[in-house]
Amino acid sequence: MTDTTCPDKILWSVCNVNCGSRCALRVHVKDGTVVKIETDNTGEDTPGAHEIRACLRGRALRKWIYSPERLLHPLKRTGKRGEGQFARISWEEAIEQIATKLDQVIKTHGNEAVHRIYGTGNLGGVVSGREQIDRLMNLLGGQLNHYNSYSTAQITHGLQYTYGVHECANNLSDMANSKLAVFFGNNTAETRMSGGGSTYDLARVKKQSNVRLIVIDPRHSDTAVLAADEWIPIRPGTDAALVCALAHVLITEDLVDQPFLDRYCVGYDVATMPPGFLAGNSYKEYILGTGPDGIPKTPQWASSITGIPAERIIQLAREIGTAKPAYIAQGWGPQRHANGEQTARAICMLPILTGNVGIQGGNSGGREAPFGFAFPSIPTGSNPVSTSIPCFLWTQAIEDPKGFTDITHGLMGKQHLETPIKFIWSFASNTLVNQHSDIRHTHDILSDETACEMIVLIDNVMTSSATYADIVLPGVSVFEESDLAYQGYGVEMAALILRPKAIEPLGECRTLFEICSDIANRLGVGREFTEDRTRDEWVTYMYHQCRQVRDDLPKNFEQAMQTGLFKWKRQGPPIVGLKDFRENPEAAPLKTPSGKIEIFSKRLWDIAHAWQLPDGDVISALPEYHQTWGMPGTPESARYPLQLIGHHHKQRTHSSYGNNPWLQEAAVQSLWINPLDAEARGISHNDLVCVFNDCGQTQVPAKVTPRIMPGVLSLPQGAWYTPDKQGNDTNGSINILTRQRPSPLAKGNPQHTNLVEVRKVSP
Ligand SMILES: Nc1nc2c(c(=O)[nH]1)N[C@H]1C(S)=C(S)[C@@H](COP(=O)(O)OP(=O)(O)OC[C@H]3O[C@@H](n4cnc5c(=O)[nH]c(N)nc54)[C@H](O)[C@@H]3O)O[C@H]1N2
Ligand SMILES: Nc1nc2c(c(=O)[nH]1)N[C@H]1C(S)=C(S)[C@@H](COP(=O)(O)OP(=O)(O)OC[C@H]3O[C@@H](n4cnc5c(=O)[nH]c(N)nc54)[C@H](O)[C@@H]3O)O[C@H]1N2
Ligand SMILES: [Mo]
Repeated sequence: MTDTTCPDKILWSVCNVNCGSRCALRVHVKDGTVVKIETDNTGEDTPGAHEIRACLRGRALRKWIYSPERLLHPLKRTGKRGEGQFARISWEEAIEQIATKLDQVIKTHGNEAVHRIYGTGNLGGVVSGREQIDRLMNLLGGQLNHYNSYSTAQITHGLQYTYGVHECANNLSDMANSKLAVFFGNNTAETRMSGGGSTYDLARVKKQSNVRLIVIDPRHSDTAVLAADEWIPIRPGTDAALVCALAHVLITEDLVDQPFLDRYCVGYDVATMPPGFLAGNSYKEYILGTGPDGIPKTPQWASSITGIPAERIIQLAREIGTAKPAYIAQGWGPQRHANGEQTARAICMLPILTGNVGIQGGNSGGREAPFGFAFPSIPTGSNPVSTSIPCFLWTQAIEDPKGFTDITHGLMGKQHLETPIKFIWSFASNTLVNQHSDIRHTHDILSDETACEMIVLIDNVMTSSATYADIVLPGVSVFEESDLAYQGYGVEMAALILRPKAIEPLGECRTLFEICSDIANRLGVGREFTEDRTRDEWVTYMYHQCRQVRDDLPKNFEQAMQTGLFKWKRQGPPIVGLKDFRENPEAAPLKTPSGKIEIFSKRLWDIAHAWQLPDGDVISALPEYHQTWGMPGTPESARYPLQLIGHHHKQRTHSSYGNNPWLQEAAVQSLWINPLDAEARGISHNDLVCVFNDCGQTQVPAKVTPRIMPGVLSLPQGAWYTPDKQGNDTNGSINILTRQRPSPLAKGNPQHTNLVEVRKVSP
């Protein structure tokens, strides 16, 4: 065994996957091998100066970079897509095949036939990330763009119509100035569990202030465990109904801030409706039932939809209406649904109705504001192609390009897609299969090798997505290349970490810079790509670009490398979103067409009338509640009565690290099920169960727990798809059960909207 006690060197590094944090690591290297990983040991227990402490995932990185699944050589597919049969090839052969096919696809179908799909496994780096593929493609005439993210499509779109921007929140520290905080599925403790971020600050705020916190979530999340005074369980996808009923109480009990609504908002009541809209279309009329649907949105009405007792809804409304100020926030779980845009906008109605927007101790209703500096990454140049698809609809763009239009699929830059995607780049992404919805359907689409003709994938490990690639390239891990890394989610702290190469690349692994340079050379744009800089020279060059953002960084790059970790404390009082607007709405109008908060959005009214939507999809000018597919009460629910969400799990970052045995043991993959639902099906704790619907099925042990409400299941997203012969999953991978039907407005991933049934697997 290697003696790990006396390392040859200890170097700074980071965890670069997409949990949103970017934790500092201290990597112990002996004889060219990483023998131990520690975390930040600089700092004190003060906001903005604390240690950027890595969680178990970062500290267990050794088990991942040295895992049996690690890719060490370029591979070429020999079996069918998905079968996982590959032959080793040389780098020369790999580069030649990629360059030849790329050239041919561009010449035959145009640059719009090439697409780098969404992928977030390598973030925060300056010279190691996906930007290099974009830089290469831009030099070659461009590629099909995408917009949105799998993270925030619905909330980003929704809030843009309400506030004109989507990031307009107060920061978490400001919660200390609030009397009451209400979190809708805002799970800091699991999704921002480490680093410069929110869990530390949430715990601190709770300890140092008297703010009362209510968490509204189908699950008793770790945030509820850590900091909540009360947990209110809610049926997934029904938050907008709850908000409507809260609004009903606020309005009927005269708890709304009428002067705020009159001065800052459009469409609360008839007096502020846009010109041309007759009585009946305002928010107040919708809530009171004097609008077109004629339904008063009473607590009794919402109770049967949300599963929350009417008395609790009334009491909550009174609490929200009288606590001044109140901090209302939502995470991104509530919006990753089929009706997510409506939910996101609806939740914002609570601070709007109570005048909590733009003030200290209040909040806009979005997730807490992040803090950090915008350090630059390697420049990508500009894309000559302007056509852009919603990132979730790449499968649609292969399957049915003819039906892919601006008014049906949110195509931007053109009215019709002119070519299917023929060439896919997949870098640090498992979104080709594991992270995308409806794996069996994706399988069918990718199995046709005449549709998308080439898939080039670059990863550290052999993933389910990699088994569908035609060429698989072994990328270096974070320890095998130098780079700069900037902070992830921060509350009171920004950071920059300079990480040297800790070990030599394993096997034949190469940096993305080398890969892209080789292809650029082969296609005649080599010098334009490198600008005659080596990779190391780019790192130094980018460091000096970063110095333009923070001129207190050392002038000397070598000296900065020695220090490794730089932290900056946020200065000034807590961030207040939309403060200028609140102080002077005429001088600092919002970016909405009216310059005000648009409770009623004329733009959405127009979209609702112009777009073609499938039956059951609703876009509405007001933030209304609409039941959608995949919910109780729909025909499908007769066969599949249980709602299934897939929360982001402590064990992994999505699928990243999902093969790490230490983490598998520390946070087990299991299906959360309430004792009532378990008992009705004869299921006991730890029983192996089968979760199924019309899309497919998976097997996983049951976690029987009152921490999830009856009628709802959660299967933590990201487990590695491990198919049996029929293509069904055997490892608790949720996307065997999710659908590719996008949300109506953003055309985002509705991956928390699912109906399923579950049964015990006989031993
Ligand atoms: N440990 C860990 N951390 C992560 C990640 C990870 O994979 N692992 N992923 C990172 C990334 S990329 C992202 S985008 C973020 C994701 O952050 P989020 O999208 O906020 O995370 P989720 O777990 O999907 O949802 C948050 C909470 O919302 C609840 N929820 C789900 N549906 C509903 C609903 O309809 N109503 C209400 N009120 N609550 C609901 C869930 O039970 C969960 O507790 O997390 C980041 N952080
Ligand atoms: N059902 C369901 N599905 C979801 C979600 C959900 O809530 N429910 N959440 C969605 C969200 S919010 C997101 S952001 C996406 C995330 O989906 P992805 O962006 O695909 O994220 P990961 O699954 O982490 O995959 C990242 C890949 O990068 C690889 N990788 C890690 N580090 C490196 C590196 O340094 N170099 C290279 N070359 N590769 C590296 C990892 O091995 C992994 O295969 O998933 C989405 N999918
Ligand atoms: Mo995400």
